[in-house]
Amino acid sequence: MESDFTPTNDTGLVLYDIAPAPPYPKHNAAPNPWKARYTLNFKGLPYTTHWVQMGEISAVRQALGVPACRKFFDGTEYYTLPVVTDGSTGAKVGDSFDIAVYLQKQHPEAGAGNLFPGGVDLNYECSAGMVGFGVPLSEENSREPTAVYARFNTNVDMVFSIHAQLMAEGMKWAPEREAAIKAEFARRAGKATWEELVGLDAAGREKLRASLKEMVKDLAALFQKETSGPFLLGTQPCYGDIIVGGWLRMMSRTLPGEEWEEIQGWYDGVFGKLHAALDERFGEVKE
Ligand SMILES: N[C@@H](CCC(=O)N[C@@H](CS)C(=O)NCC(=O)O)C(=O)O
Repeated sequence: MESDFTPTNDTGLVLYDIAPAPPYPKHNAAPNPWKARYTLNFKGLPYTTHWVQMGEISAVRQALGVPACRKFFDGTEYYTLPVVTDGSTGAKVGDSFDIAVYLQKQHPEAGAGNLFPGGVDLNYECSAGMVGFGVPLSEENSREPTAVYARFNTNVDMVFSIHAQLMAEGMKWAPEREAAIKAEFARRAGKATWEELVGLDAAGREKLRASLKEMVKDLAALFQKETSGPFLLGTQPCYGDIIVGGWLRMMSRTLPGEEWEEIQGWYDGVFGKLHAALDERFGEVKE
């Protein structure tokens, strides 16, 4: 496939995100690139966004020299975004969690401060043994002193990935690329067609929503501890909020309006309040 990628010569920070259907950035939904965007905005750092078409992520990542951080079930490399490059240091970081660790190290006091403060309860386990939507997650990383956040990231990713079928139909792609993208998602999951992969009737959606609601009950409880809210630590945001926020952003962009409304209202509205606060403070999409 023809690639519109040209390696950037920017000297500053560049966020590589997945190109959704135009007009950008109305439909950009991918949760891990959103975690990176929230992180950059949390730190108040200037950066530009480089939109990469699905189908060209492998080429772009390889051109940047950033190895894959996920694998498909068959063991082949799964090239993903985000990547953040930092022209001032030459660093190229290809995992949303690593991006947060990197930016915290480079800019410890910037913006809203420490991304990884201590004293936050991140004790949340996703007990389900399966992973949804076709491919395993990246291996959990266990870098100290952020291991507790890394573990939280893995558990949160797992619970929302299992329910990604709810979000899949709402992902919006450029019309000329849509068929190929859907066929690729189906192929990865071993399904004959996209419809077979995502097809859910109203009852199926309700059931899956009920499952998600049950599985995020303990997650919501962490946000209810500090009644000043909307963040885990009350008024002070941290990377734990961003981890959940990436998935809330995905749901806000992809779910039918009434389902998103419902989810925002679950458990005293903790998810709605968190999303609104992250959106207001760190939601800017910088081009
Ligand atoms: N562990 C990685 C996972 C990144 C990831 O899974 N990215 C997805 C979007 S959220 C992706 O690039 N998907 C491209 C594809 O499915 O082809 C991270 O946190 O950055």
